[in-house]
Amino acid sequence: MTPLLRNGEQLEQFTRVGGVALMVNGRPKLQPCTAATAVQLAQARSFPPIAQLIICCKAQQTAAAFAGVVDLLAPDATVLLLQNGMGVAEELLLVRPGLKLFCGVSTDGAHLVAPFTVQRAGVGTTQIGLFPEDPAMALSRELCQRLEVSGLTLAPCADIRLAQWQKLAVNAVINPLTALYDISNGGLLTLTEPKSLIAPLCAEIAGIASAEGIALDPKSIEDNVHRICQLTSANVSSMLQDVRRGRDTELDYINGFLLRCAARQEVDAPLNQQLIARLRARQSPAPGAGRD
Ligand code: KPL
Repeated sequence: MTPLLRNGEQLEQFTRVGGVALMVNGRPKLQPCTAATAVQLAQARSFPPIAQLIICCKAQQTAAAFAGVVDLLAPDATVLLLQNGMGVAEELLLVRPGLKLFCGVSTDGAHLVAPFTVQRAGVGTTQIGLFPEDPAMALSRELCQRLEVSGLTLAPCADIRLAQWQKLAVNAVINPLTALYDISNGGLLTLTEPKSLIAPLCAEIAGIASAEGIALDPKSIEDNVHRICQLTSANVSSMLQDVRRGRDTELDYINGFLLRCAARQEVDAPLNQQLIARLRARQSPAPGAGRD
């Protein structure tokens, strides 16, 4: 396995750590390995074409990351996307039609405690399926077997698009609301204003999904939102973490994806529209900011 990093600065950091460390009983357990950047790989003529690629950066960074490695892929390469959000798979298939592309949907929880040092926060299941579907699940089952070494609980999935929609629906409620109100996941169930938005937002999301031919029950989305907020009540959602660090968020591939579906299907999506507008206004620097 060769981790492919974004740039030389990340590579230096990785080399200092010496690999990827997993926290076990409060101590980092190092899995030593050597990383590279895509540029280095392209220059190393002896490197064999990439047969298996896992892309686990944020949705908004994926197209650029893929562009950096697409020419290094073997003709029948397998690519697996592990990330929040939707719409990336379609983007990659436009770049490379016919790509053997898999997507993963995970309920596992983890966060970085230091550069390349991971703390597993919750043990869940990672569903993996060929995009957009794999009715016989032969290829998805085979990939799960190859990935057994990861130590994750893996499950092949016949309809990964449906699994992605189910996860997206929950993320499209929890992530923007926690980011907007600057609250932990549990705070969403106690603060009156964001709490009052949960049910109507779930109904709007189910309506957009239905227009796209995906059956999602608004009450089940709402129940899932409540369940996940309770289970992860002290967690800071990934979108709020990005906002607090001043980083670009996954908004375009969560609520933005829903808005693009709504526009295509000519369905109204006022709540998603408002959430996006309010978050963008919050993120964009005030006029004059940063100028002398
Ligand atoms: O996936 C998540 C995220 O933060 O991106 C949830 C489920 C909201 C947990 O925090």
